[in-house]
Amino acid sequence: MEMAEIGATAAGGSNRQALSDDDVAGRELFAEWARGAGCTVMVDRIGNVFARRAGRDDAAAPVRSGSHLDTQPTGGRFDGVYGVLGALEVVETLHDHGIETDRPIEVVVWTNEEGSRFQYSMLGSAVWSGALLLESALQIADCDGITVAAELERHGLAGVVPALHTPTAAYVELHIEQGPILERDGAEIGVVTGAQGLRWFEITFTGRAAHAGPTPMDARADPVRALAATVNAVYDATRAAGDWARATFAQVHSVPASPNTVPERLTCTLDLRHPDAGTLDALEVALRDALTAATTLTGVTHELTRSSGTPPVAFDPALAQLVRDAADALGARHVDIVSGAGHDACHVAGVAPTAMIFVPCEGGVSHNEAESITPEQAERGASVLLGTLQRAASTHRSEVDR
Ligand code: HGY
Ligand code: MN
Ligand code: MN
Repeated sequence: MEMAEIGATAAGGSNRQALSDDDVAGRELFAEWARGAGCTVMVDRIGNVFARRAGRDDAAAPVRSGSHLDTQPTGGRFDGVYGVLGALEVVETLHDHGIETDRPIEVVVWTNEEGSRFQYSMLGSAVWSGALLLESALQIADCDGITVAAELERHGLAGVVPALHTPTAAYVELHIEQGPILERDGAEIGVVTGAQGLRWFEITFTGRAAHAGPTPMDARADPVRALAATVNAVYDATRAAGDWARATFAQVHSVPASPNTVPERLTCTLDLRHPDAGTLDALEVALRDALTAATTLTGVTHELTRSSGTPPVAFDPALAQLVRDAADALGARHVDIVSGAGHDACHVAGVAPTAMIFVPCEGGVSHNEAESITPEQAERGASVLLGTLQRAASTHRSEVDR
């Protein structure tokens, strides 16, 4: 709740967009708490924060756990934050009780997970895992033309440590489900076995500006009509692809945005998702076909660019079993689940054994200021994380050092 006071919105949510003053204030509060729990804090070249608690065998590959502190513009108080503060709570609990672990434990705050300001989601973990070049990430600009590099410099956050993965015994991310499944099934803990793939596109329709009055409807090259045709065709293809398929059009901008001028140009974003790569490919083909048909129908040309995304990912089965063991030790009712949302864990899974732990959130609502969990759910998830990290931080259990 103290973290939620930073960037609080009037409707009770959070607006701490990546590398904004509020995001940086949240990072500073986190670092202060982490130091208070005996951690040393390091920042890498893309601004990822690592709060490290030493282990008995401090040269051993660490166990890492974390998430993100940046939020959607009208985000909730738990998306990302819960995973960072849950991991911090684990470190504080070990510290308070003088419990040592074989391996070091590092709490991670990834830069720009949401991708709403700088439109490349899970940016910090993408660079760290090698999925995106640092130079490419640094030059991404927001809608005002301010780059990631400029913001890191402005905040003194451009750390000197290379933003590249180092041996990691295990990475476990605690997160709210952000969907309705756990609550519907009466489960207390989600053992996340993987995440669906996602692809982000930017579409530009170019028509012809014209007077809204004298110009007959069939004499127009109207980009809004091209968008409408495309949206309906993509929604139909998504419905036909089954109930796991997702298509989200957002950020629709027209130029000029004048009520009595047919727009000349229109841009919009599209977020496509599915757990199966082949189906994602088929949805992308349906998108391209829809755009071609819209151009034929309206005379409006189109340009499609892919901006970011992650393939469907399977998490580490042995680590998922540690999550089940930790949940069973607490008598928590758990089910296996595939994540509908993307997470930094999706990138980390490419370079380290990775698993996630979900707790239900009220009504499955997220990316919404009304996002909510109960203190009992928050505590239960953090306790399962504690049990999982203690198991993963015992060197006799994993062979990553061999
Ligand atoms: O887009 C996502 O799934 C994540 O919430 N950034
Ligand atoms: Mn998140
Ligand atoms: Mn999110």
